[in-house]
Amino acid sequence: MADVLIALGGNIGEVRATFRKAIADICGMAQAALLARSSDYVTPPWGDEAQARFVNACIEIETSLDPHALLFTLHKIEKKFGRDRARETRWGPRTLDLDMIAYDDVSLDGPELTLPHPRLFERAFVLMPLVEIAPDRLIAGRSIKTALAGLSTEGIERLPDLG
Ligand code: PH2
Ligand code: MG
Ligand code: MG
Repeated sequence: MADVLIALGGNIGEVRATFRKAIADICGMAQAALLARSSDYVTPPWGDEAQARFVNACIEIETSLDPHALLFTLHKIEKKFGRDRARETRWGPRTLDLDMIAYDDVSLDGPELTLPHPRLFERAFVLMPLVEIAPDRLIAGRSIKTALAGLSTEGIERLPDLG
């Protein structure tokens, strides 16, 4: 079984409801157990600033799928929730983005998947939810906590639990 960190993001539609359903799908379709789930955060848009704020969260799962099978499953779930890769722009608006952040300590650099996620350490919108569930996890030799300490978290707001 592999221990995997996944970042969730979106800024179109009822994103928090989408997250809830998508997490259930990840557990069902990826033969995965949910080990931890962060709070949801509202975050300023990164990359392309002229769009709505995002909601972001992170989860930790345990799965028996290999990285590529898991990626395939995550893409299928993105599509189910209205994601249309053919029409979207690079850093633009989306209903649901599911990014694999780390898969055990696997390093991969392929055309479809890079592990750990190559832009993780630039993104407070990923590290902030992640620090809640895996503060001491080492990724590429750095702890999440240390990585977050070097970034601005301005404009990021934790949302109260939905219950
Ligand atoms: N995702 C993007 C582009 N910009 N900004 C924030 N705050 N959160 C995201 O998840 C995000 C983004 C494209 O995947
Ligand atoms: Mg993605
Ligand atoms: Mg992304």
